[in-house]
Amino acid sequence: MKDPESATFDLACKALDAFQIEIPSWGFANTGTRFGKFVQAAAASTIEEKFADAAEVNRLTGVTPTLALHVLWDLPNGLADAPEVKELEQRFGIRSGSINPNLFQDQEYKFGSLCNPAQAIRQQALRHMLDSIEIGKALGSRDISLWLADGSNYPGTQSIRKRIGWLQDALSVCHEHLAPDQRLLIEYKPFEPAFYHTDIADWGMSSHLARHAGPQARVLVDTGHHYTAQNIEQIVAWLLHTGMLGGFHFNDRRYADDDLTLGSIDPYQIFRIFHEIHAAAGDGLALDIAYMIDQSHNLKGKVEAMVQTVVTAQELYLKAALVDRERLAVHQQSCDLVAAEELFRGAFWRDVRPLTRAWREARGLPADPLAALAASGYVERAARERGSRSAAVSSYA
Ligand code: RM4
Ligand code: MN
Ligand code: MN
Repeated sequence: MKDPESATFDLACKALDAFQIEIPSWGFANTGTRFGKFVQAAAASTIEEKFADAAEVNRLTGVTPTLALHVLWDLPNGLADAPEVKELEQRFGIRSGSINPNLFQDQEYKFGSLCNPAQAIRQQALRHMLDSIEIGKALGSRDISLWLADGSNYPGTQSIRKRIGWLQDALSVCHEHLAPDQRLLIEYKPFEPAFYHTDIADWGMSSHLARHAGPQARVLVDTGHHYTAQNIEQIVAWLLHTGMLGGFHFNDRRYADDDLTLGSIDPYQIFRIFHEIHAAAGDGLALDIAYMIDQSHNLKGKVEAMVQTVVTAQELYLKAALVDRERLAVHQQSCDLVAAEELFRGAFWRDVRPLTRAWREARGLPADPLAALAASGYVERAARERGSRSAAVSSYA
């Protein structure tokens, strides 16, 4: 018989070994708000520097082998840039992750991209989607993550239903071009940049569009893309139940799409989401979920914020993995509310840091990734090497 401590450690190892998370190239760049940017000397401004930063995060945490790319910011020449990216993959030991088309920065997209009333502009947007799919094929990256900024600002100024039709048509064409192992992930967001209606405003719309597009399309849940009171774990449970959950963009927020670091405002929310996932896995549901971070680090140091986020994600994932689900099911069945809640909350309050630390040591990783980052001098070196250039400010405001 194993003692309970080592049984818990075995469980923890199983959970942590199975958990990887993708980091975004734009999280290393100088981003900001629409009011301005506070430029950091160590911020990455080239794709090479983003790969270097990603490799450092992976060296410290061991669980971030892929880097999400934003086509316009990272492959400005489209497919022609793929060989350079492949070379960087080799050099830094980091693979390209999800490909994020950019349908929100060109001037043509003032009134929409895939939903623009002008056919020529819809075509241009579709071409960009198809180029992004080809980039994914060239780089061997599986997921195309579509966030559509389309919408309108004033009632009556656009036909909401016509735009649904255009969107359905475009996504069907995209789906036809996917390789058999590629997926189309469809993100939703209730508002911003459009303030009256957003063409893909919630998970129901994403689900519908994904189903309509074809079997390789799924919903992408960005935790920042919900109204404040919304029960995100319930949405996740529904997407799990219906087989439509493709992945997450993790971040935290106090108000809207604040893109703050994961778990900084409401770690219990992320715990509850992970609980739904562990419960579904425990019930034998087939899951294929891409965990991705989508954050912009405006004030925190970029690499530091990313490492902190990865570590937080692991801790919350592990807390939820350690919920005694058998016992919880008994309490749920007998409607023993306080016992169920105490068990659930107890798992959330459990300090799993000794377990994550022991797991890291067992895997030959730094026991404390943030301390190891500080000790490495990586950020200071990057600031010295990168800071002298006139800071090219890429990415979005
Ligand atoms: C959007 C959305 C997208 C992300 C951009 C930068 O709000 O979350 O996923 O790529 O921001
Ligand atoms: Mn997102
Ligand atoms: Mn967002």
